[in-house]
Amino acid sequence: MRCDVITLFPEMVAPVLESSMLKRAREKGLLEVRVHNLRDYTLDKHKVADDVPYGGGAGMVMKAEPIFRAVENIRQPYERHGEQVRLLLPSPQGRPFTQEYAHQLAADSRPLLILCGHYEGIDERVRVALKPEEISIGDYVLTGGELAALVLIDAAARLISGVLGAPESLAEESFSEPLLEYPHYTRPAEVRGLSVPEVLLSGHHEAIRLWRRKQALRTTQERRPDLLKDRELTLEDRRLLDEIIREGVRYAGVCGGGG
Ligand code: 4GX
Repeated sequence: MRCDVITLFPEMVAPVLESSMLKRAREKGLLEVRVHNLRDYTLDKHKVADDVPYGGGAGMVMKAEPIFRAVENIRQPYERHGEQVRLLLPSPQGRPFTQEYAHQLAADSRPLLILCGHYEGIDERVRVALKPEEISIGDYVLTGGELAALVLIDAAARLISGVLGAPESLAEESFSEPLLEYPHYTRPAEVRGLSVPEVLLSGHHEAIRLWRRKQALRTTQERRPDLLKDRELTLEDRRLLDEIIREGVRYAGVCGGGG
C-alpha cells in the first residue's frame, strides 16, 4: 500500500506512522507513506497557505493554488509510470468510512493521495477541479483532516497481508463478521481478586470456542443489536442467543455509559 499525505501540520502525522504496527509495516515494505508539507508548495516569500474567507465570517480557508501544485507534483512521478492516484479528502460531508471501505482502500493497487484540510476547509475550486473522493470517519468535527487520514491509513494498512502477526486474528475479528469481540484475558489467573473464567483454563478447545461465541453474541445483542438484525443466524448462534436471552441482560450497555 502506497500513500502520500498533504498537510499543513506534518508533525501531527509523522509520529503515528513511526509507532507500533504502522512502523513495522513500513519497515517490512508493506506500507509506504510520505508526508508532504503544503507550505513547500506555496510561491510567496511568507509561504502563506491559508487566507480569510470571501464573504466574511470566522476562520481561515486553505488556498487553492498550493493544493493544486502539491497534488500535481506528487501525482507526476506516478503518472509518468502510467499510474493513476486515488485522491481522498477527509471531510464530515464525505461518504461514511466503514470496515468494508477500509478493505476497498487496502485492495486498491493505486497509490492513495490524502489531502488534509485544516481550519474551515479548502477553497471550493479544489473540489470542483480535482473531484476528490470525500470520506467521513464519523459525525463529529475535527480540527483538521490529519487524524482522519491516520484513521484511514491505520484501518486499511492492518488489512494488508503480513502486517498483523497471525492471519487468523483478521479472519475471526469483529466487523468482518460482523460481531463484537469476546472478552480477552492474560496472565495471571487472578489479579486483585478477579479471576479468569474457568473454561479458558480448561484446555477444552470446543468449550472455549462456544464460550467465546456466546460472549461475542451477548455483547453484540446488548450493545449493538443493529448488527444482528436482518442477519441469518446458524442454529448454533440461535441456540446461544436463546440462552443469553433466558439469562437476561448483564451489561447496562450504552445507557449506562457515556450515552
Ligand atoms: N471525518 N474534519 C476536515 C476541514 C475540511 C472541511 C471540508 C476539507 C473539507 C472529518 C470527519 C472532520 C473537520 C476534517 C474539518 N477539510 N474529516 N476539516 N469527521 O471532522 O473526516
